[in-house]
This record gives sequence, C-alpha cells and structure tokens, in this order.
Amino acid sequence: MNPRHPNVFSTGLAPSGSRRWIMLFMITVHHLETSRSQRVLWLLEELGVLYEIQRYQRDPKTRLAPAALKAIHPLGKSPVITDGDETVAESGAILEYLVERYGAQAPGELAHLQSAPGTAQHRQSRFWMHYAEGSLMNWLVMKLVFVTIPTQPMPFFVRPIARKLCAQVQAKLIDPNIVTAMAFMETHLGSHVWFAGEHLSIADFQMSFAVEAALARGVEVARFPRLAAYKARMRARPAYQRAVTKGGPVVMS
Ligand SMILES: N[C@@H](CCC(=O)N[C@@H](CS)C(=O)NCC(=O)O)C(=O)O
Repeated sequence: MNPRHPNVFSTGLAPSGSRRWIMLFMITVHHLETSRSQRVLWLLEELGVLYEIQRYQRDPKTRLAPAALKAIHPLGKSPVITDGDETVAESGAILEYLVERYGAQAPGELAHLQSAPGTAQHRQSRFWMHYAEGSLMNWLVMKLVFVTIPTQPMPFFVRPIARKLCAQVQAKLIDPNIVTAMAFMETHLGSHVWFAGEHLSIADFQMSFAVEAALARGVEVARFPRLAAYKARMRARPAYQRAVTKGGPVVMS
C-alpha cells in the first residue's frame, strides 16, 4: 500500500528497480456545490485517498440538486460516492465507509478517527454523528426554508401574511431550538477540543457542516465564541483548505 495514498497498491519492482503502483479503484465524489459533500472532501483530504470530483450545480432559482444526481442514487441528494462497485449515500454512512475502508493506515493524529467501542470517546463520537443529521440539521434546514418562503414569487397580497407567519414560526419554534442547540454545543466545547474529545474524530467531519450552518443561520451568534473558535480551528487545517480549493467554498445562506 502506498503510504501517501491508501487506495494505491504496489505490484512489486519494475525492471528499473522502481516500484510499480496500481490504483485499484478511484473514488468519485458526486459533489453538489456548497453542500454536505464538503464533509467527505475534507475527510478524503485528511486520509490522503485519491479521488475525483464529479461536479453538480444547484438550480439557481430553487437551489435544488439537478436531476442528474438521481442517475447516481435514487434519492438524488449530495453527497454520494462511488468506489468500484459500491455506491454510498448519506454523509454519515459515507464517512463511516471511508474510515472503515481507508482509515486503518491513517497517520498519527488521525489514529482516533474511530475510537474503540465501549470507550467514552466512542460514545461521544456516536452521539454527535447522530445528533448532526438526526436533530441539529433539521432546525437549520427549517430556518432556511422559513427565511426563504417570503422571498418566493406569490401574489402581492399574500406576501405580508407569509412574512408574518414565517416570522412567528421562527420566533416561537425554530429560533429557540437553534439557540438551545448552540448553547449546548458551546458548553460541550468548553471541555472538549474536538467533538469527541481531545482528538479529531469522524464526528468532527459530520458536525463541520452543521457548525458552519449554525453560525451562518443561527441567532445571537455572538454568544457562542467557542463555536466560532471551533470553526476557525477546523478551517485552519490544511486538508480542510485543500477540500475547499477543490470543491469550492461552503457559502451558507
Ligand atoms: N441527510 C443527508 C442529506 C442530504 C442532502 O439533503 N443534501 C443536500 C445538500 S447539503 C441536497 O442534496 N440538496 C439538494 C436537493 O435537495 O435537491 C446527508 O447527510 O447526506
């Protein structure tokens, strides 16, 4: 196995004495601009796995994914990866697949990507893996939807009603839940450098997009400096920056 690229294998020595390397499979990341796919690109960059990016643009009006993604996976969402015969959807499932398949050779600092079952780190990691998509992202997507509804085309006399209704749903339901979530993460980050403890773990890749979205769409954001510091820590990583260079910036609305 090539120490720099875990999906590249040596076939022995060529007549010249140099090693011959063959790549068994090239992973393809089906990458929708500004999407959860950034989680996957970041992990692949940290692991040093070779991959290619198949790019998809959002519809400029609806911001939805193009129909072409449904040809890759029936749900038509991003991220999806293909790796040889495998097609894997759902960002959490993709991260687990990649760590299982390519994480064993991860260098020093990444040795804790997946901690041993039964340990406190494993329990923490599992919690944040589920919390990111099972709870937190729901509120953040709802926020986006209820901010966007009044900006959509509608008869002029309906717009004030839509605006009022959406403002009320945000004030009474969505915003308080987002503040609770942000306060919860802020407290947690007071005693943890990364979400599962002192080491970067798989949970950080899953939480990364949610933290970006929470800071962009959240309320009373200035109350949560540790969350902002966490985002800066994550963005400072060279692998994160390489992922952004290749996949494009994560621009949250
Ligand atoms: N829970 C899924 C969510 C996938 C998802 O909704 N992805 C968004 C991008 S962040 C998407 O494809 N949006 C375009 C659309 O819904 O058409 C995951 O974590 O992968």
